[in-house]
Amino acid sequence: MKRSIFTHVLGLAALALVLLALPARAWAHGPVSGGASRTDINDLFNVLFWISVPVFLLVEGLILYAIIRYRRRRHDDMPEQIEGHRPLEITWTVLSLLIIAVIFILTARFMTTRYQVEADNGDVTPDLTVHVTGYMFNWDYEYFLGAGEETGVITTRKLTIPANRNVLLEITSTDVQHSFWVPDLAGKVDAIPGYTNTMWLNVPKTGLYTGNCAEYCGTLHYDMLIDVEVLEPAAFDAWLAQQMASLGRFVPIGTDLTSPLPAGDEERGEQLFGELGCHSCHGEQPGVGPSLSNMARDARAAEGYTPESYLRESILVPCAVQAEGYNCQIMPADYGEKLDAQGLADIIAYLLSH
Ligand code: HEC
Ligand SMILES: [Cu+2]
Repeated sequence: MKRSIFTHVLGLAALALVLLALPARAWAHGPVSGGASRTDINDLFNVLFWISVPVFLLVEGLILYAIIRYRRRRHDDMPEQIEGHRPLEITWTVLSLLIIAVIFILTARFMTTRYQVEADNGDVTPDLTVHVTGYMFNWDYEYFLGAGEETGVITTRKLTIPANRNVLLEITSTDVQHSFWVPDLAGKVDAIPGYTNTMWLNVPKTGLYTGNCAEYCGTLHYDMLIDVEVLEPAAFDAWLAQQMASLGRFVPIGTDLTSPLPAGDEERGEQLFGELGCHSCHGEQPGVGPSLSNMARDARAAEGYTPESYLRESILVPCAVQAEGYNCQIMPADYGEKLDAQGLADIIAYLLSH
C-alpha cells in the first residue's frame, strides 16, 4: 500500500521535472534572424541543450529517488554502509570529461570558423563595412562601401544596413570596454580600446532590431542603446546616397562661436537632441548634467552672454563655460563636428523653448 503511494510520488516528480525542462526549450534560443553566424550559434545551442536535458533529468531524478527510497523510517536500524565505488567513479569522471571535450571542440571550431577567420582570409567579401565605435555612452557608425571605400557618412546611435547583403562590422571603443549586442541578430562582441573585433551580418528580414551595450561601463550604461534599421537594398542605397549628398552641404560648425546662425526649428532640434544622445545626460530632472529646463535660464547676462550665445558656447566648447556642481569633462567635446550651423540653431531653439 505505502510503497505504491511512493511510486506515484516518484512518477509525479519525474513528470514535473520534464515539464520544467520543456519551456526552457521554447524560451531559450539563439539569434532568430540575421547574423551570418546565426545558424551556427543555434546549432551549438541545440547541442548544448540536448546534452544538458538527460544530465538534468538524471541528476534530479537520482536526488528524488534517494530522498524517497532512503528516507528515515520509524524503526530503522543503521542502514548498510557503502564506501566508494571505483568503477562508478571512473565512469562519471570519464563521461563528464567526454561531454566537456565535445562542447569545447564544437565551440572552438565555431569560434575560429565564424567570427574571425572569414574576415581575415577573405572567404566572404563585405558589401558594406561599418566601423562601430563605442564610447561613454553612445555608438558611432562610420560607413564604407565594400571592404573599405570611404563614404564619409557617420551616424550616431542608429545603424542603418541593407537586408540580404554581407555587412561587416568592425567594432572597437575609444575609452573603456563595451559590448555590442543585438540579441536577435548575433551574439555579443566586445568593443575593446585599441583592438578591433568583427561581426558579420546578413539579415534576411527588414525591420528595426534593438539591443544595448552588454558590458557595464559607467553611470549611463543602461542608456547605451543600439538601434539597427534593416532596409530593402534599394531603399538602403537611396538612404546612403542621400546621406552622402547632404554631406557635401554639411559644413561642421566646429568651435565657431560668432558667425550668425540661421533661424532654428524647435521640432528638428528635439529630434537632434535625441539622436545625438544629449537626453541621456540632460533630462527633465538634473542628472549627470544640468536639467533641460535649467539650461536656458542659467544664461549669464552679467558675464555678457545672451541665452543664445551661452547655449552655443556650452554645446561647442563644454569646458569654456561651466555649470556649477557639474564636471564639464563628462560632456563630449566634439559636437561641433556633428552639427552644422542649422543643426546648432535647431538645438538652441529647442532648448530655449523649455
Ligand atoms: C555624457 C553626458 C552629456 C552629454 C551626452 C551631453 N552633455 Fe551637455 N553637459 C553635460 C555636463 C556634465 C554639463 C555641465 C558641465 C558644463 O557646464 O560644461 C553639461 C552642460 C551643458 C550645457 C550648459 C548647461 C548649463 O546650465 O550651464 C548645455 C547647453 C548642454 N550641456 C547641451 C548639451 C547638448 C545640446 C548635448 C547634445 C548635443 C549635450 N549637452 C550632451 C553632460 C552631457
Ligand atoms: Cu557601454
